[in-house]
Amino acid sequence: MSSILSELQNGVLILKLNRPDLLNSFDRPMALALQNELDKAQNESQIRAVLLTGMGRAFCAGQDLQEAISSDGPELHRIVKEHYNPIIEKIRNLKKPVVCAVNGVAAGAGANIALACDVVFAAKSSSFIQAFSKIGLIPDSGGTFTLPRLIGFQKASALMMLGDKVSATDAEKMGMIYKVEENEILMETAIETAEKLAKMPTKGLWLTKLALNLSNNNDLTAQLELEEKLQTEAGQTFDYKEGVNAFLEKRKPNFKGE
Ligand code: T3D
Repeated sequence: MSSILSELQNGVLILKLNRPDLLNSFDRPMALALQNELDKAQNESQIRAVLLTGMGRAFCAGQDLQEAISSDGPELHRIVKEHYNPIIEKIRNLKKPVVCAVNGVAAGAGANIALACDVVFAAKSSSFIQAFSKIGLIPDSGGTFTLPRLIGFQKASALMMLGDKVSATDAEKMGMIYKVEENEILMETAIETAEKLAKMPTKGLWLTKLALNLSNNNDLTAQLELEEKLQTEAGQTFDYKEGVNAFLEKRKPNFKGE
């Protein structure tokens, strides 16, 4: 059985982390398999959105610590460079929206992979743990970049040092995630949202994601110039014309992501 389950449904590539006995912790094959799936999502035009979730009771417990200490496993610098860095880059540079359904605990790299996604739902019973400090490591998978931008420097600093378990409800309150959902409706809501995004003008959504990505390093003037450039590009898409025409003709638009 593959460590990533993959299924295309109504334009959405549904990816499920599948090592439930080890709380979906990442070993090298699972990290590389997830990278392959993200490449597939980038390259195949019928895939218009991605949904990431976990099998079993956890979303992901981060790095498989057995693999990390095993003498024949990859060294720590390779784990970061070849496993987690590419996963985060591929999520942030994927030209399609990525929805995450956090179905249980998200710890270490598992938490930061979830937080790199574009729209994050979490089950009420789930939680987020910056577990790295408890084993003498620093937060990776973009955590030191993403978390302070989501919740502010002080809260990020404290959570990273203390390794507190943050409930999904608190995560929503502090702006770490988009929404908390009752456990029973998490998947339904996440699939509905991913399918809705897949039918939207996904080229425009990508340009929005790009503008957000680049806003991290720009001042206001540079960001205004970027918006001008990306808006011009959005205005040249099929979907822009279709959206305006559909509005004027009082009909439902049929977007193609082009
Ligand atoms: O080299 C490097 O490490 C660099 C990479 C760094 C990236 C990282 O992600 S570092 C952070 C690694 N993750 C952790 O430190 C989290 C470790 N796990 C936990 O703290 C707890 O398991 C949880 C808080 C996530 C959940 O607790 P609980 O009580 O619900 O479950 P449990 O009983 O601890 O775990 C269930 C099983 O999963 C258990 O196995 P067993 O006893 O049933 O055979 C446990 O050992 C296994 N498991 C959980 N997390 C991991 C794991 N096995 C390997 N690696 C794990 N990360």
